[in-house]
Amino acid sequence: MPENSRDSEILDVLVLGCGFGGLHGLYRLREDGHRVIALEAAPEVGGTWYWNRYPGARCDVESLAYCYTFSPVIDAEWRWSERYAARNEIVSYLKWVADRLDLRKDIRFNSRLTKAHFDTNAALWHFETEGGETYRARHFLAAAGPLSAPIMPDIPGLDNFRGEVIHTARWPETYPDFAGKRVGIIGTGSSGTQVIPIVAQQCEKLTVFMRTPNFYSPAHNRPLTAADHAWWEENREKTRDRLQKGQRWGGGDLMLDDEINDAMYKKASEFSAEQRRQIYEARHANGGGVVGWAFADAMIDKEVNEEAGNFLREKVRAVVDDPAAKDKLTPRGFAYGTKRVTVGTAFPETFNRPNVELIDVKSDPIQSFTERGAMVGGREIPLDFLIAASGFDALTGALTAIDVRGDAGQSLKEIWADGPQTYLGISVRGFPNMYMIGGPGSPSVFTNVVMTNEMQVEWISDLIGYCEAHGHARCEADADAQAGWTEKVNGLVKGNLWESAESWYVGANVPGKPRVILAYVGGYAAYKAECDAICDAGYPGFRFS
Ligand code: NA7
Repeated sequence: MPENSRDSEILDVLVLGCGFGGLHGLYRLREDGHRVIALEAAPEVGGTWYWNRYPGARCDVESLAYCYTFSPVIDAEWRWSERYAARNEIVSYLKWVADRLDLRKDIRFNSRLTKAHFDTNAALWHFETEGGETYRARHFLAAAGPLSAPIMPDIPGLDNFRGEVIHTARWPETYPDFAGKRVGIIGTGSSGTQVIPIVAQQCEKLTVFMRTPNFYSPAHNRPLTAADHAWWEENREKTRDRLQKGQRWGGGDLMLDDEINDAMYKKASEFSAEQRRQIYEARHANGGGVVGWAFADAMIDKEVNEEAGNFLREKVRAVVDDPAAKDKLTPRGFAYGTKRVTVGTAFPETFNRPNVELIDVKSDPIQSFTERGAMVGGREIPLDFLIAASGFDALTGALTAIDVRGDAGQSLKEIWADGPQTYLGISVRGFPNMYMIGGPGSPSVFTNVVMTNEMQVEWISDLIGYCEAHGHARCEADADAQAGWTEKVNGLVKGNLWESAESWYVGANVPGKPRVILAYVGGYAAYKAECDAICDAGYPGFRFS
């Protein structure tokens, strides 16, 4: 790495990324008295929300829960306008947080990190950005985002296509004019489910290329009323406590009746068929992606899982008119929950529109792209735009896209070639003083990401404080602890329905990516308890020197 660091000052911590995790990390570490700089590839804060500008982009966790809890000032001054916040509102929130907490002065925007190399002799991280800026820091907090490295579909001839190709996570700042145009969309995951109904209303003809129909439930989004805010004021602490202590997913069912909520801690067999139906109906009417997580054994007992799946299949079939489209949109061949459940507004109903065609690319694959459009079954489908809602290289992709090298120059990408190995999803052996927020092996995307990020930021800041207080120049995962944690993360999906997952949860969406569960499925509460116990015991599993 360059020895001509332009920033001659040695930072205490360099934070990578200014999404939810990075902004909080910058704030907390600075409050702790450290000299911190945050690097952000975008010209603005927001992380993955900055880039996902596509129409309809909206969080599928309720806004009241998908926000910071660490600051009473933020709690007191911010008011969400809708039950599920749109992308623009989330970015406005993070911009406001950056201003309110005076974070911008320590953020370097338009700074895409390309290299992070650990200098073993000096126990220092050296960083280099795409623009050639260099930095040095003792600690490296990587908040690169679990869903921030977009992937394009690998379809022959796509480069020849003369129309405009747009990935949902790289949506242009100037909104494309779809009026009178023929648009194709690849992908019916969370992003596709949100973008399809909107673009269908704006274009002349929409062709949706769907590979796998997902389980879907309506969001039932609505404006938050004065009464909602009053309820939140009164119930905020209690609700947060409930989300943290018990609930696995954290935030899709804030206002559900306690009775319905509590059923998720019991086995389905403790309820009659009629009661179960009522519970599913209540969850469906409430909206959001947690309809099928109604009982404790939803991911353990195949029959329970199947019942939840059938309920959602029935709901989708009920709103689609065309029998062929009904069949195509019916999820099959995988267990409920092993692929991310999609949440939207009028997604299946969109296929009742006369200007929307649904192509199941499993039975009718896109053979290739021509200059004019997509070839399917020998037919050319002319397109002016192709929207790729094709997802992300999840959990590992953002970090492995950077040349991260630890002790003795070993490459993170290479050592993770057979799957990520971490301790607590936070630390990696051989990469001293590097800590991940929302990293592989942590609960991350299997929880309310903001809630888990916050917990990790606090925990890592304490660990860095501990190193400083004890004069430790190096802190890294011990080999046995890392092996044990990795085994635990992998073990949690053995013998239950998680084991059958074939989705980005296990890297199945990226050709060549090893099939391992990428996040910890044990839930926030168990994870936090484990991290807290490790902190209380003086950080066993870490090696300090
Ligand atoms: P997802 O959930 O990974 O969805 C990607 C979609 O694109 C999914 O329907 C894929 O089908 C489809 N896809 C990907 N490549 C192809 C090709 N080559 N041909 C046809 N279809 C393809 O990404 P999202 O952006 O929707 O959501 C990611 C997460 O962000 C989401 O879960 C939220 O947590 C936020 P597949 O299902 O793989 O058959």
